[in-house]
Amino acid sequence: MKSECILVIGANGQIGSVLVEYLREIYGDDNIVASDIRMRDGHNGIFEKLDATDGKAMSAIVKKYKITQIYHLAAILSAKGEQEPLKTWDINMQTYFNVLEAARENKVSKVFYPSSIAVFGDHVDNKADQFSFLNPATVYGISKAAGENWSNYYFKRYGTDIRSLRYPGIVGYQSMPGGGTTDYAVDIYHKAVKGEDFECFLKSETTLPMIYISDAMDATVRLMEAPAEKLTVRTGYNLAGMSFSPKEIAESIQKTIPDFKVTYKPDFRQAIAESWPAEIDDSQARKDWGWRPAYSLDKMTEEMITQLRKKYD
Ligand code: AKB
Repeated sequence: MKSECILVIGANGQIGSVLVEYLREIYGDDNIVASDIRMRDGHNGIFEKLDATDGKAMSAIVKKYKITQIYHLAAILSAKGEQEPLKTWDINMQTYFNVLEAARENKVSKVFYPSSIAVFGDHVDNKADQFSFLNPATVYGISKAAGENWSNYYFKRYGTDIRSLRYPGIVGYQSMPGGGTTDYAVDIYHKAVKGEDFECFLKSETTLPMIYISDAMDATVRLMEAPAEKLTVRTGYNLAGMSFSPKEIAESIQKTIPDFKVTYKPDFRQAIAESWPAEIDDSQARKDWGWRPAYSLDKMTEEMITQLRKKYD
């Protein structure tokens, strides 16, 4: 067992709920403190109710458990963020400033900050380079790009060891995403396994970068465990798993569920998706800390269908 005590903020969300279990396996149940604005029913393990906009409350938890690492996963995502832009900016930035300050004041040794492909925006190339110009088109993307720059600032100015990934859309069976543009790629599997048709809010050919949840967990902890001297990027590392369109994921599902039907009714999320690159170049992550994804679209489909059948059958 390692002598770490890890605080996960946003532990009830799509990534947080899976990450808490993943970290508990590695570091032991007693070394993981899950936290979110609401208690989670049935959570066994340490859980602290925390409104991450409350900096004092956050710092008190960091002190109480002598936290050594913080994973900050609380944020309003791209699609929901467009409904209330200023509130999204306030929440995404205030919660992150609280994390940065709690880490600095309490000498937390490492912080994980989830960035996103949403930092790229209009005029980005179809395949976004690690050092592409950041011109985000959503308030969520603007907050993530700003957060990356603040990470770099705290690292340079105070030596806070912050590590960050630009997550693509994350697909997993354990939890549901909420408020994102890539959420359709999780919903589609639930509908298919339940024997229902699916209406997609993106056009059939809209290709976006995505990653399977196991690969996302592996990348996250691999980055956090990498020796600091290997890391050359202190804003956010590009991270790729696979890229596909709604049509391609539907075809992948139809290999197992041939009568599955998808219709297309694009809404405001189409413009968000079109502002993002179709692919991400993650060669810097591969070079610096040995990143390699294990899942292709068909391999992910197989596992999603198998796992969701256990849930719904
Ligand atoms: C979203 O769709 O907003 C997120 C993301 C790509 O960061 N899943």
